[in-house]
Amino acid sequence: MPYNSYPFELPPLPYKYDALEPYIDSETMYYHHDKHYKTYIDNLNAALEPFPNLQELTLEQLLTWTRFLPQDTYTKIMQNGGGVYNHSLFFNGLAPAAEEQPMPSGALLRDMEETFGSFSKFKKAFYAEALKVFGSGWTYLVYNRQGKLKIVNLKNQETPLLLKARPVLAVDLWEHAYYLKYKNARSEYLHALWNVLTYPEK
Ligand code: MN3
Repeated sequence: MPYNSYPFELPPLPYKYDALEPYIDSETMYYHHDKHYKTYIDNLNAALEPFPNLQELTLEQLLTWTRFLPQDTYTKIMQNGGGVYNHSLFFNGLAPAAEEQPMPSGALLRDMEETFGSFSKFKKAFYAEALKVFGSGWTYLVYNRQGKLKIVNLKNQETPLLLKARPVLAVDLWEHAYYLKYKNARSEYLHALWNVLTYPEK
């Protein structure tokens, strides 16, 4: 994923706001991308503004190399930079629904079968983990440090970089990702997501 550096800019949504209908509605996509995602970008830029020496760093470097900073600056960078990182993966991981649900292929599919038994068992395991997220957070499928597929839940805007893991799938479980259409029914949002979630090459 191409990360730029300060000042970060809101990338355009790679499809139309209504492209994920009826699974994710255009109003949700508009507020999620143009308002929520943009706020993380604006707040990250504001946090970096007083620190010229941090402005050269990529987002990934900021999220892994900035522990020497004063606590409040560190927190702002991790929360807002994490929001930028997670949302970039989320929006880029979705695509307009086709007639058939997207399927993983190649090495990723083989790894899913080895780790979870089958693609369908992977989906069940991912769904079960996503329902466990309490409050705001994310469910990710990652390759962990040992190169094994793992489903992980992250709080707020934590990122898989903290686990030194390589992201494969990112699912936003903050209520702003689904509340306008699904209200409290996170499970319905999760079922709908399989129609628009895409699988990268390993
Ligand atoms: Mn979000």
